[in-house]
Amino acid sequence: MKAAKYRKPPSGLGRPWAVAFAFAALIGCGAGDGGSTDIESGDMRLTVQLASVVVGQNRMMIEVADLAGAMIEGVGLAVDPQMATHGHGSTEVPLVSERGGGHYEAFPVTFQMPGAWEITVSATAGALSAKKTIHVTVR
Ligand SMILES: [Cu+2]
Repeated sequence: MKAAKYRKPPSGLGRPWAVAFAFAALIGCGAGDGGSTDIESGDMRLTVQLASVVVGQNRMMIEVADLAGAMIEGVGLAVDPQMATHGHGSTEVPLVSERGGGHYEAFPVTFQMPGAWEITVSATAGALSAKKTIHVTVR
């Protein structure tokens, strides 16, 4: 496989997505979860971690670094939770706060129902942009 590239999920549950979901489910069994690897692209490295993965409001920590590993401040971030299999998003738009040193926090990341969710984090900083989607199973 070549370098991972961000793609918009198809409306149907195609085979690549079935594999992705199976993989997410497999590694999603770990303690706490919320940090599954997934699809990433762009000129920055995004590290994302959910403090919880429950129905309702959750907090997400985001770290942004350049490709050499230097943390980046002042990044514009958008967090978009979607339930691809149901074709809907979240009932709330997460607000992103900057915590300094390249650390950010998004709240509330709201999952209004259990099941398979994907959260896309989009980042822009000057001419740089990046996108990362993680998959979680909300119970
Ligand atoms: Cu749903």
